[in-house]
Amino acid sequence: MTINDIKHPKVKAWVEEVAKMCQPDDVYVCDGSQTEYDRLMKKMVDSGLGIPLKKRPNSVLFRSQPSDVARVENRTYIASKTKEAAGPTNNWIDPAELKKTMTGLYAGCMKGRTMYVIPFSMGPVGSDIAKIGIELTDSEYVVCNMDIMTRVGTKVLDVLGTNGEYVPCLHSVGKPLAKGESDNGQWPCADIDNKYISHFPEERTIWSYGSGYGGNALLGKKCFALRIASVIAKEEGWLAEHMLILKLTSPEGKVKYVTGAFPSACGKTNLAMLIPTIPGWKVETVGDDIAWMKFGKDGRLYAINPEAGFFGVAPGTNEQSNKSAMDSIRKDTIFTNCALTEDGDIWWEQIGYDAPGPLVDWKGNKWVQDKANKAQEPAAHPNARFTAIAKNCPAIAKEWDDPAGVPIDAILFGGRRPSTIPLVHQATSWNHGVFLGSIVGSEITAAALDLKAGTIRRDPFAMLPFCGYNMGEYFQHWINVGKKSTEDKLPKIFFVNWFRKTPEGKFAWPGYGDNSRVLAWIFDRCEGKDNAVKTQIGWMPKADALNLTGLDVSAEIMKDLLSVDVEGWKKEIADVRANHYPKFGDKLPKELMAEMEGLESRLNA
Ligand code: OXD
Ligand code: MN
Repeated sequence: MTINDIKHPKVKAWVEEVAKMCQPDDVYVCDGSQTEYDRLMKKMVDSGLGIPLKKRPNSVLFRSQPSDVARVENRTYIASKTKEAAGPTNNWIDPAELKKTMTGLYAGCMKGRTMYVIPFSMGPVGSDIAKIGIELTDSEYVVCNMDIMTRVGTKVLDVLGTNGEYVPCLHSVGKPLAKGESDNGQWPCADIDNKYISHFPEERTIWSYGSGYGGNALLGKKCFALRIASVIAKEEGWLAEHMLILKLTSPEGKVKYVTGAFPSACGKTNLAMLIPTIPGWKVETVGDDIAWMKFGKDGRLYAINPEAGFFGVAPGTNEQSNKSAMDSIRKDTIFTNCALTEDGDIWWEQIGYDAPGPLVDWKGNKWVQDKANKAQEPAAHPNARFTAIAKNCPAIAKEWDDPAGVPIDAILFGGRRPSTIPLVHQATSWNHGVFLGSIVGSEITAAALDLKAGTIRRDPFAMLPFCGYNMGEYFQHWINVGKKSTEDKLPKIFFVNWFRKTPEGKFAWPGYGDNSRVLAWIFDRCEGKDNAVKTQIGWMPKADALNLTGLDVSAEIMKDLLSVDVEGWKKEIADVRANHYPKFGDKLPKELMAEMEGLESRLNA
């Protein structure tokens, strides 16, 4: 389609204005069809950017530049009118100044390329909870990924009509081409100092420049569905969260819906697709990364997954950790920064089998596995990804694209915590749960380029890199949401930790499918079963309330996992009091201070 197919005068004017600034060779409006996807994919294969995989139908491997392999948090900006509105956890630049800098970068930046107009819907097209965005991009890789991750095309333009609301999202890889020049198989992007992932919350606008990778470039995901949507959600009284959504069915056929906020690379995708080890239970996937939750007329929170695909971390994914993900990526998948086998398949660390011969690693070099060399560089980048169609997932719940969403019974918070936080405990009230969300922390892994692996950082609600406004006000928003309904209708809130380590440094809990044991206890809590004891930190499983049949964990370790580490918690609170809460100044809700002090006095009693 061409620009003349856009019937929305404001969108058309914006597209024309951007084209004038970025000077692409031509402008193309995406219809979201398979033919279009195939054509763009072929273009990338022909230019040497994409490598078709003989072993996986309709699947292609890409290798990015080593400087463009993950989200860049220190180049991500919330450019609200005031610094205070962005708050203490976001990078802020004055919006006028940022626009000036970026307008300079955008001038002529699409020369030699096509500018694609991607009309997309976050959430089922036309759903009351869904929102529309339009991404302008000069990257075919982005178009194809957006095709999988969102609902794209003509049907979205139809819903938008002539005056519908949308979030304008502008993206460029920041690598214009001179006449006759081509990418020549090189992933196009700008230098790190010229990358900008910018959000203008008052205008509900996104400008991204210089990166072609994941959350920096697929603007429907982190930029829109979390940063901008969190601002909209606060204004409109709902929640836009970094959460998976799963459907849990008991052996009796009863269903509960659970959301879970875990920092990046804590296994959200694995939990959303878990295969229970306890008989009769079933987990199905509604979403693996983002949940939009709104109150229904009945006072319950209903969640939709605004996405339509999975942008999952590849290394560590295998038949044991996530069989459903492995099944989802057998075909129709985009792989990025995975290693390539000689017979045209992908490979990555912990895929479940040794490299089947010499590989080409994610940098394009020959790589031969040397198991004796513990310092060998990985063949796949630790943040290598698969982009897979949600519908190809065998564990997808039939309700996953229900426009009405699914009613949420329980909310989980968690992170990678080698000590202190027990396997599971339950908040005694909504505000106590908000407190637990506010102190979430995790050991750093590889999802963001600019963080130091191995240390623990506080990541409230797993939203630290994704909240589009002042985090103190965000806490307040959660408290306020709790006042809109009653405790019996609000989801119950749980804190889980699959990552406790033994003094020898081994994982104490097997995790993965065995997490179903914890989910079953949570299910019973939601049913009102008398299966918990009240401790200083909240409700914890009564002795024998957790189904441990067939589990190979010693009684001593189980005791550690399920008891209150009073000294550890005292340190935790001391850290929250000294280093975490003071960041929010007078924006910290008094309710959270009260929760913290209540916990402190219970621990000291
Ligand atoms: C992601 C992330 O890619 O959270 O989902 O970093
Ligand atoms: Mn995420």
